[in-house]
Amino acid sequence: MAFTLPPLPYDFAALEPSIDARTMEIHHDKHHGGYVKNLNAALEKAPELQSRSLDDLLQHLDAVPESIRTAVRNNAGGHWNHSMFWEIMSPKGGGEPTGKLADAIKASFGDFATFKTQFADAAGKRFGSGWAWLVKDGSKLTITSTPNQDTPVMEKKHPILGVDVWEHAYYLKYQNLRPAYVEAWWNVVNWPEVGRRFEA
Ligand code: MN3
Repeated sequence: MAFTLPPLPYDFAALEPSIDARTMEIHHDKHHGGYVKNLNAALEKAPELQSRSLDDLLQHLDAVPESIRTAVRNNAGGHWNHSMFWEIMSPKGGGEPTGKLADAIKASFGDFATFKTQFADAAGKRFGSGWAWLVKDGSKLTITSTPNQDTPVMEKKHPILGVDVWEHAYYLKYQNLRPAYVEAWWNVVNWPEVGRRFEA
């Protein structure tokens, strides 16, 4: 069963003005679409892996033949990361988390403002292309970042929020100003969905 590109859960323009429509269109259709296409192409060379879930592939890269391991790592990672990314954003996003997630953020970072500062710092300091993550670690939360399309899922961890800091995620509107993109991105974070992932 081949992997498929999930439809964007809102219009390309829905996250304007924080994220522009053209960026969303290219990002979803071309970049994420490309990861799915390239993942399926790689797995054609290892039919025995085609029935595996995305999480399973990423958690057991050692089981992937060496000739396609890098392709699977990059493209399965890209597929996983972007599938979550679209869902943890919303045109009705922004504000602050509530409930158990809010409590966990307070317990782990002191307060929401400190969490935001530390998360934005991780996003800003990620050299080159990659992601910053909020990871659920038992009842605790930690901030981390990964290069390229690597994902905490590879280490059997549970990311519940991630920001894509590849230039393709922001360059059309923000050019080199990654911090301005991350600042605007907070306005579209879908906290109820992040909370659902925290409690899952
Ligand atoms: Mn991307």
